Amino acid sequence: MASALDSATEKLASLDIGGSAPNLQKNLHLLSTEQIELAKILLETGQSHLFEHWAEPGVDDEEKKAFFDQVSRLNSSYPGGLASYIKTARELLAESKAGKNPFDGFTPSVPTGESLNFGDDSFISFEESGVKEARKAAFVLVAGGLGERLGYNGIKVALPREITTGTCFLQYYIESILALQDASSKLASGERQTRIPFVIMTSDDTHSRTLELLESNSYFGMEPSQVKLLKQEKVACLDDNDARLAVDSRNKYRIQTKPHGHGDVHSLLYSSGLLQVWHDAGLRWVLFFQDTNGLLFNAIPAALGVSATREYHVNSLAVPRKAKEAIGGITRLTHADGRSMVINVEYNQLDPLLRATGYPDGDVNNETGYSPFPGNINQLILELGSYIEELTKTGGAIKEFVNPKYKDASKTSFKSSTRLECMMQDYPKTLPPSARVGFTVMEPWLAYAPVKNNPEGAAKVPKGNPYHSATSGEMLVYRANSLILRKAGIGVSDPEQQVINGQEVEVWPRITWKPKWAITFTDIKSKVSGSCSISQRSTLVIKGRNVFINSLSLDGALVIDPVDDAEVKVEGSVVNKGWVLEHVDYKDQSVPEELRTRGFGINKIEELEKNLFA
Ligand code: UGB
Repeated sequence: MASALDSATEKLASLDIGGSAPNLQKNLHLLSTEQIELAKILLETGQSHLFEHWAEPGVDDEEKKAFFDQVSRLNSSYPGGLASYIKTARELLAESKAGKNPFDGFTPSVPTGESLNFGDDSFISFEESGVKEARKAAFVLVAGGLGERLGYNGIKVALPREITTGTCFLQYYIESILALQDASSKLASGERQTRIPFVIMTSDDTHSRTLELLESNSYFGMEPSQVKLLKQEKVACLDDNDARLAVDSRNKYRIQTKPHGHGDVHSLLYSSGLLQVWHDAGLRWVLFFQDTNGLLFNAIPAALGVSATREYHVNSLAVPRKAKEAIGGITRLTHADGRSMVINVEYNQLDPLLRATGYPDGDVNNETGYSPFPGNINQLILELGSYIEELTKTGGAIKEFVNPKYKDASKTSFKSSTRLECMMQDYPKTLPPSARVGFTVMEPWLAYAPVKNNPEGAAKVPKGNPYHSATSGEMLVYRANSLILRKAGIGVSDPEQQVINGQEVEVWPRITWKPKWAITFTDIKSKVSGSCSISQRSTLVIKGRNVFINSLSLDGALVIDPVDDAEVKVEGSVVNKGWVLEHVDYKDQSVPEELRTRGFGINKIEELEKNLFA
């Protein structure tokens, strides 16, 4: 032990630390062999400034050890360690300073993909094959982000998807996975009940609150052993173009850190060993999704069906995108040297790239009213075998980028520290040309209703573009459910136009159902019959699995919540005072935050409860 320490100390001596880090030299005897190795990495990568403020031995010694605990975490959580992080940072910062365009040499063009129309024969048949495949899938939710644009104090997955039932996003996701699990297991009769694995990527900002949400709600009905939380670590901040690590202004024995981005999910999955476990268990697909899309599972079965039918290694879900909408554009990039790939170009890069490559107007809508580049909604379906093969080569490292805000045109100093970032949708960037990379376009009303902007942010969205707010997120759930039931033959009244939290929205009847009632359009059609109507002011909540709606006329509120999934037939006329939507003031601090952010609450005046039908 002593000799290992001696040799580590010798190595440090050979770095001339007496000259470059005298304060470290004085404290060397406090450090373990491992800590001295880490110190060596820091000195070799030009980080001696980190020790400039170190006190004499005997002062702050615990803090010095804590400093190395942090360095050890930063080193082990990054593929290739800190030395690799700093090397990449120097390269990317030099490219950024030189104004190098990351798409240099590439020409963008509009790619072709699978385009689906809800409810038609091909949609139904993709849904059917998707449900079959679901028992061979694992789901991964990236939920490490704070949602700074939304400014919500809690974690985003705890926000209600809609307040009619108060179901939060995490509950909706879990119940949807469970519904798919049941439907898929039934199709594979004879085999034992499938348990679809569910991974949630958290961060220090979200981990404990996510765990608490799960535990205090009995995992929303999922077996706790099905759920695995993987926590991403933050990365070190950079102070200048030499990639000198930033000292935390609140504690001189800490390095400042910031989130690395959702791209971390790949290295975490790889290092967790889960991918191999899934592969050995016969799984074929990994589905990635984000924290607040209340329409996501309308699209999942059909999209998975597309992956299976087209044998895609990568399938990104997309929706028609309004020009300048804050979602990435799926683009074919062709290089002068012949390389070509279909990849997400992030929303802040698409317009400049188009302008630089022969589209003088940049990112604009065409005659369809949408940008020709489909919008990436960051729902990715990866084929597990090829995914493991690729990660075995890369270790899960994803191409990173850096986005420093320079003080002036000399680009020598930053307004504030920066860091490397990575995005999960950049995974295909390292794939060989033989990889089958495709995408599936769904109608936006069906598949995409994220909650990202607070009311002020939503007000700044260009007119006609989606608000991506809590208000629009909830209204789009009712709209989609109304349109789906219309397609299934129910006479759902037209919406009312309202301005809520400064946003012009359509208010449809508040229709919502548990995923176990129906997870595909075929399920819905099998549970609806006769001549039915639902008025605009109505609320319909379906909680049971075996609820059949037959010749129902609804003008008020109806909640169908059968005991033990008993079979219930709902028919006849229901009229009552109903549940009324009441606007609340966004700025009124006496109103709970969940309601203020969406700008309304629900006054439950009168409803008919299910047991009258049971
Ligand atoms: N997230 C993490 O888990 N860890 C992190 O470090 C950061 C985020 P945002 P943004 O919805 O359509 C993405 O902040 O900027 C999670 C795509 O890049 O909501 O809106 C976080 O919790 C863009 O191409 O992402 O952009 C959340 O679940 C477009 O597809 C998710 O990552 C856009 O989403 C996304 O984080 C979209």
